[in-house]
Amino acid sequence: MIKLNRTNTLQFFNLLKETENVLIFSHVNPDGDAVGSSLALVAAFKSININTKVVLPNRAPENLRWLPNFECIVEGLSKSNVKALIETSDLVICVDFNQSSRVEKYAALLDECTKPIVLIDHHQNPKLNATISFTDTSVSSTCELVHLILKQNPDIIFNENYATCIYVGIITDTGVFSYSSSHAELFQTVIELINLGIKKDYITQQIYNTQSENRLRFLGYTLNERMIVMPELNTAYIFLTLEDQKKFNYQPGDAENFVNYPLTIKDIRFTALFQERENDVKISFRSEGQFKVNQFAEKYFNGGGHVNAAGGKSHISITETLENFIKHTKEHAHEI
Ligand SMILES: [Mn+2]
Repeated sequence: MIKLNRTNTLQFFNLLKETENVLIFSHVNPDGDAVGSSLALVAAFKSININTKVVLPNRAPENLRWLPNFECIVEGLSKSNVKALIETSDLVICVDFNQSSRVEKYAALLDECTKPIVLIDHHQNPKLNATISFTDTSVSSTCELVHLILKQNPDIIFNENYATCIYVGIITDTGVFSYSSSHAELFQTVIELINLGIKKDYITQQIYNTQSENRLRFLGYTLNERMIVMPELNTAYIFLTLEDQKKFNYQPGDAENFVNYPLTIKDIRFTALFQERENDVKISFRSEGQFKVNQFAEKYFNGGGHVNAAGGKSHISITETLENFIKHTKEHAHEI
């Protein structure tokens, strides 16, 4: 059962009454939940005459750019421009992350921010210093949490634009109801979204069936040439070199879902994706069942996240990173 802190909710709504301009932050490499929760707040706040802008550290992927009110987002703005935006805002809201490092170049702006900060998030171990915090790891997504909070505000008028954004965050953070979605309340939320007029099948099409031919061929290449299966460890991993990415004209988000594919192999319960970048190696981890990939990511790869979905980084070569990964996976084999 999801429990909201009533005092927090009332404090937040009181704050909104004195607010004209809101600035929303979400995390680097924004996903459906980051963009969805930001734009759902934009749509809801329009109905109570609050101007809202959304700051993202870098560009959102193509399959999210059709979302209603997308024009309220500014991507990759300079630090000084974002600083100016904070100064003209009454309230800052952080969604779908809980430590300032997740907004990269804007981290110091949040750490030093003198405006009230409201945090809405569903990750573990919040480290962000907020005036009001809504953090709950039992919800599917930040979008679900946003809806549970906002629906208690009698002044807000909800519409299809709002509901579309909430739905996008829910489906992208649950793999269309495959995981993190076993609580009945979530489906109550979905009923409410459908009653607000969302075009459920159209949304799924826009999110999942709009990729380029090139991206699909990149996936084919990756699975064929760059996936290593270690059945004795119930583990599989994928690695992508800079050269691979160049060959397929890699665009941000192109490898977004790749890490999930090896999990579809029978008896594979732990997967990782290693993506070489100019200055580091970006790593994603997924697991099925009890193996806590957030702890694995935190302990060995400067990362963290959820029990079954986490990320990390490595600052040594991709070859050495893979060697370390195999070594540590062997050490944890009994847990997988
Ligand atoms: Mn999320």
